[in-house]
Amino acid sequence: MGTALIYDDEMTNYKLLWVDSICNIEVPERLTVCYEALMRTGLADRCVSIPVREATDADILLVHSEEYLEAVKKTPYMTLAELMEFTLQYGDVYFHPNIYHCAKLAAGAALQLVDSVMTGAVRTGMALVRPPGHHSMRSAANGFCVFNNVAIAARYARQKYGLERVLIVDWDIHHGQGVQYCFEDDPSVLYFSWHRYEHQKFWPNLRESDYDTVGKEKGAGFNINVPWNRVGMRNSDYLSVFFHILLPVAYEFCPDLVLVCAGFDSAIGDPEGEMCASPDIFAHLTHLLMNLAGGKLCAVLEGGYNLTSLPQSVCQTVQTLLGDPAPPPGSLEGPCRSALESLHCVRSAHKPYWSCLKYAADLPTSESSSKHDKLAEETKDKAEKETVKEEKVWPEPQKRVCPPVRAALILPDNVTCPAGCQRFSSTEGLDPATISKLREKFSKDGENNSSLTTLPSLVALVDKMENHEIYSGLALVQDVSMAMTCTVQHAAALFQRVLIVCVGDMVEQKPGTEDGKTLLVQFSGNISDKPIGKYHVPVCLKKGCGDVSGFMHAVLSLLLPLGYEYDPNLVLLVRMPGCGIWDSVWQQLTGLLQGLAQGHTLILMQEEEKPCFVPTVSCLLGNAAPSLASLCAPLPEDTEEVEKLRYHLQADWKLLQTTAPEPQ
Ligand code: X5A
Ligand code: ZN
Repeated sequence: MGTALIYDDEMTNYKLLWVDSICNIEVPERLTVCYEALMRTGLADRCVSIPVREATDADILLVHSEEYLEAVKKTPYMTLAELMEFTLQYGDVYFHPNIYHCAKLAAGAALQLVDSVMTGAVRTGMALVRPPGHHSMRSAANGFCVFNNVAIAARYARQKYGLERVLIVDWDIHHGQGVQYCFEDDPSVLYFSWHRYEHQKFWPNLRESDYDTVGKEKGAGFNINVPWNRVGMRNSDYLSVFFHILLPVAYEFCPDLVLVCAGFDSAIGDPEGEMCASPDIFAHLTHLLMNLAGGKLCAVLEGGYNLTSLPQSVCQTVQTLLGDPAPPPGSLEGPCRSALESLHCVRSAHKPYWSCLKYAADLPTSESSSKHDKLAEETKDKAEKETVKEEKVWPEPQKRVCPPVRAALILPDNVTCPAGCQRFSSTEGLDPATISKLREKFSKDGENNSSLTTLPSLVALVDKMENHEIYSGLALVQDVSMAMTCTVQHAAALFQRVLIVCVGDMVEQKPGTEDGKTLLVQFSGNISDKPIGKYHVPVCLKKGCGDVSGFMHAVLSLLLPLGYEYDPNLVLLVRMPGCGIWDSVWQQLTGLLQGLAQGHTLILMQEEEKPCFVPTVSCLLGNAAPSLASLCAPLPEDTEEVEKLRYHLQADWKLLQTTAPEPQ
C-alpha cells in the first residue's frame, strides 16, 4: 500500500543560458509548480516521500554508451562557449554546468521509484524529474533529454528483480524514439507511445514513428506507435486508443511492472502538443493502468510545458495513484475521424502479433481513399496555419469528492466485517412507509422473510451513496435477483443514470428501462430473449464467464467504452450465483469499473459466495486486483460476439468505433 513521491529541488538548478527559441520552454519552474501544487492540495503529505539518488555509471551504462557517458561527464567543467558547441551536435537540447548532476538524479529517482515499488515499500509512485529522458539515445542527447530515465529503469527492473515483462506507456505527446530504439528487438519490454505526428511533419519527423514500426525480430509486435495526424485530440480520442489498443494488448502481455513516461504536453494548453485533452483525463489513464501488474506502476515525468495544465495533470495522476476515485469522465463525443484512422491503422498493423486484435479490420488495399483524405487534410492544414494560435482556456479540474466511508457492507450476522469497511445495517432516515412498501412489493412469494430484511438497508445505502456519504458498497444477500430488482427501482428514481453490469444468467425478467435511466450490460452463456438495444446489451459468451480472455476482451473493448460514454452516477455490479467467473477476473472487473461514477459502485452477491467477498472488498478499498496470467487467444465465437455487438451499437455509442466511416 502507499504511494511514493520522489522529488528534489536540486533538479531545478539548471537552465538555458543562451537564446534558443526551441529550448526556452524547458524551464526550472516546470518542476516547482508541480511540487507546489502537490503541497498546496495536501497530496504530497499523503505520499511517502523517498529521497533521490544519483544513478551510478553502471546504471547509466545499462542504456548508454561509455563514450557518451564520458562526454557528458566533462560538461560540468566547460565554459559557456564550450557548452554551446557541445550542444550543437545534438537535436533540440541544451547543456548547463549542472545538468549532468541533475540527469544523474533524474535517472536515480526513477530507480529509487522502481526499488520502492518492487520491494513493496509502496504500491505505486511518481518521480518528478528534470531533465526528461525518453528522447535520449544510446549515444546522444535529444529533445531536452540527457539520460533515458525510463529505459534505464526498465532494464534495471528486469535485471535486479528478474522481471520477465515490463510495459512502458508513453503518454507524452512526443515520440520517445530513444525508448523505441532501446527495446526494438526486445520482446520483454512492450513500448507503447502515442504522439503528435502529422504525417511526419511534426518533430522529430521520423519515418519510424509511424504505426507500421512494430518492432524487429523477436521484438516484432512489442513496439506500438499511435501517430496523431491532427492537433486538437480530445479525451475521447485518448480513451479510444486505451480501450481498443493499449488495454487489450497490455492485458494479453501481462506485465510484471508498468512504467509510465508521464509527459503532460499531451494536455490542453500545451504549446508543443496543441491537443485538447483535459487534465482530468490523466486520472482515467492512470486508473485504467492500475490493475495491471498487481498495481505496480511507476510514473516518471517527461514533458509538459504549460505551467497551468502541467501541475493540474500531475495532481490528477498522483491523486489517482493515492486511490481516490476518478472524476466523472464528462460527456465524451467519441473519437474524431483522424483518430479513427490512426486507430484502424495501428490495429491492423498489430493484428499478426496479438490475439485480441485478430479480428481487427484490414486496411483498404487501395491507397485511394486515404490519399483523398490526405489531400483534404493538407488544404485544411494550410488554412489552419494562417489563423493565429489562440490561447486555450479550460476550467480548473473540480475538487475530487472523497466521502468519509470508502466501503459500506451489508452482511449476514455471522460474517465478520473486514478492516477498513463499515458494517451497514441502518435503515435510519428511511421512512416506515417506504419500508412497508418494499415488503409489500417483494413479499409476493411470501415465505422468504429473511431476504426481505436486507432490502431496506440496501435502499438506505443507495441513498447515502447519492449523498456522497459513502463511495461504494457491497451486499451479501439471500436472493440476488430480488435485491437487484429492488435496488434498480430505487436507484433509477434517485440517479440520472445507472449502469447495471450483470455477470451470469438472470432468473427472472431483466431489470432496467429503455429510457436511458439505466444501461444494462449482461454477460452470460445463454442467448438473451430480449433483443439488443441501446440500453440493453446482452453479451453471450461461449463458456459463460469462464473464459478469461473472452471475458476480459468484452470488458475492455465493449463494457468500458459503453460505461465511459454513458457516464453513470452509479454502477450496480451483480454477481449471479454460479456464474463461473474466476475470482481474479471478477476483481479486475470490480477495479476497472471504479473509474466510473466517481467510484460509486454497489455490488450484489449471493450469501454463499462468501469466499470471494473479502477479495472483492479489497478492490473496493482501492487495492489493485491480482494480475491475470498472460492471456491466450479468446475463443473465436466470443470475439465474434463482441465484434457483432460493437458493430450493432456503434451508431449509438461512438466510443465503440474502431474504423473511420467510408468517405462519401
Ligand atoms: C521531453 C519532451 C520535447 C522536445 C521538443 C523539441 N521533449 N522540439 O517533451
Ligand atoms: Zn514531450
